Amino acid sequence: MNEKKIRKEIKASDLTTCEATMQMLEKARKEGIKLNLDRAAEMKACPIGVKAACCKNCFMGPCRLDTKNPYSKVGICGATIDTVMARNFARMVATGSAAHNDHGMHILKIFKQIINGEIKDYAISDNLKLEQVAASIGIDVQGRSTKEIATDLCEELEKTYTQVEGEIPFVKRAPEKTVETWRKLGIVPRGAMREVMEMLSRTHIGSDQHYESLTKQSSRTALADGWGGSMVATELSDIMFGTPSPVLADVNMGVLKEDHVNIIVHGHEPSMFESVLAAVNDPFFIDAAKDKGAEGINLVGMCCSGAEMMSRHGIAHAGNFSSTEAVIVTGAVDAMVVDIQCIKQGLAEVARCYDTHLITTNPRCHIEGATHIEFDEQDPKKCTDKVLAKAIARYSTRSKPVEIPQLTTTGVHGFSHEYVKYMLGGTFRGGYTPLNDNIINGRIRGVAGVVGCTNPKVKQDYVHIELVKDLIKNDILVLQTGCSQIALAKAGLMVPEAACMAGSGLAEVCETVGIPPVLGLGSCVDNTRILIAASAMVKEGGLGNSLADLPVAGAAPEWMSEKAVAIGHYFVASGIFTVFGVGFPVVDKTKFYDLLFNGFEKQGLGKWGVAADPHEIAKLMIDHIDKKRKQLGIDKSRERILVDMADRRGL
Ligand code: XCC
Ligand code: SF4
Repeated sequence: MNEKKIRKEIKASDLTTCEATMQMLEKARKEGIKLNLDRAAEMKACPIGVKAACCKNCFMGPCRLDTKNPYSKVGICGATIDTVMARNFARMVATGSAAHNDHGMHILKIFKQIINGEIKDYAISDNLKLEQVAASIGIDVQGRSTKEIATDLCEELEKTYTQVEGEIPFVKRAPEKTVETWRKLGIVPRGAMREVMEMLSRTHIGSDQHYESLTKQSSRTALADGWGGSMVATELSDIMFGTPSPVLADVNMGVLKEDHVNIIVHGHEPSMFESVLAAVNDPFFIDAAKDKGAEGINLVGMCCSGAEMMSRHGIAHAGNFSSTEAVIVTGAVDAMVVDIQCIKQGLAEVARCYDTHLITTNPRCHIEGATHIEFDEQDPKKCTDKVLAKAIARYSTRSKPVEIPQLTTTGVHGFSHEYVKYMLGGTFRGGYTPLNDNIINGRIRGVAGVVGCTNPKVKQDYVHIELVKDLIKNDILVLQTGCSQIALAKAGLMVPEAACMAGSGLAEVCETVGIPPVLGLGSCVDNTRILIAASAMVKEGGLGNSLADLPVAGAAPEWMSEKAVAIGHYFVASGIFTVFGVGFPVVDKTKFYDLLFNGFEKQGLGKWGVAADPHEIAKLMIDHIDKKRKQLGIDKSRERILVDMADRRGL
């Protein structure tokens, strides 16, 4: 009974600030189709689970502890609230780290198969980056062939995953003092497989039952993501498919074209997307589409691989995580091709209702009701030919009316670390000196990473957008990835003209260099670009000796995935204050809570923060940045500026 009532009561505009998604949500409601945003509104989260206070690690339970009175009760085995929460946290970190490492391992395999000739459709396309990455971990590059360097790099990076003892290779890229802290704490990752396995082993009933010890392993497992699997994924993807540099791209559902065959690729790994891109440019398929009366084939991305392809090639992007079902409601999507991660099972039902082909392509991700056409990098056409044929056929038999929200925003994307370095210093003196100088002289107050998912528990895009506006207004340069980047792109902040919304110091720097105050770096694995950029800032000098010294903070204001927890925790373990919006699966006034939100910082790492309101998140980040400025002796007394009504109208 409640269903109808809820749908009537909750206005679409309360669930999302994305007008295109709003329009499609209303259309879906009229047509009797339920989307994720409505399902979320109807789901009442378990009040114990939301605080991570229940345990189902053995079948004596599940045991539900008391969130109001956390020390009043223990599990049947005697596990305390701290053990239960630390184990739940650990398993989220392990899963998130596993997802990124699995992705990175696949990228490494492609790299290896290019070197040994088993893959012919891709090649090493950025030799300069190959040499830079190899040299950064001590591989000799002088006078050696591409193949020799690549072979050594491949062998070395394999350790990221399979090494049993020792330190993963990319640890060498972190500032010395940061690594020293890790060594002292015993949290330098050995190899991702080992760390994830040990993490899961420790959380088995009757194993590690000290929240501090469990969380230490969580740190090691998270670092094996950030400085391991994710970083390998980003660096090798750049070497194979190109290092991003600024490119104009259109974002939002208006990128769909009614008179074209529309294909959306949604997921996380770039390889399948690259091959679909090659296929849509194949004259054979363009002619085939025209034969069926279409003007051409229109390829767009969604979520993270979309963000990655947008950064590398300027491919249009249709929207972030909360919009993937809504976009199908346009009726204009002839095929949605997916690989792994963040692919809602709900897509299958929506696709069925609108006669869209939902095509899974990855052996690690099948969905009941979808068509599975497996993608193999050694023979990409075997998959892409079928995908294209299906999409073109669907165009010619479109039976439902098409309604595309006419909303598109153009922005600049593709700010890799390499480009930022070049842009700041110019060809001859590429480097971070100008950034550090401007931070030291106070024009730029600090740098923030605003990243991560959208979560229908909060109004889509709203927290991202309000937070970023607050930050730039306070002279904080914002770096973005993932679904957060798409939120701000839709809001129009990824253009140099957005400098008018920034504080005067940041605006001056942006105008001089010709950049937006909000820089899009790509997908979630590309958060490692932030680690590398931050390390470059430390190495440049003047801002302390470790990552923890920097006037830098991070946020995932609308997070939802376990990957987000792994990312958040590798930033914390790397020394960065990281704030999550929405809420945090932890009971306050517990020892585990204190460890996350205070304890780590005392150990020389970063720390966690949590706040739901965007202005509150901004305040936490700005206060932290000011604290770091003070510790560095570069503070000037300055007030936090609030975005007032006049400013809002001005925007
Ligand atoms: Fe997924 Fe990566 Fe989160 Fe977006 S930001 S909802 S993890 S697609 Ni990565
Ligand atoms: Fe309960 Fe302990 Fe079993 Fe968890 S491990 S379900 S707390 S008995």
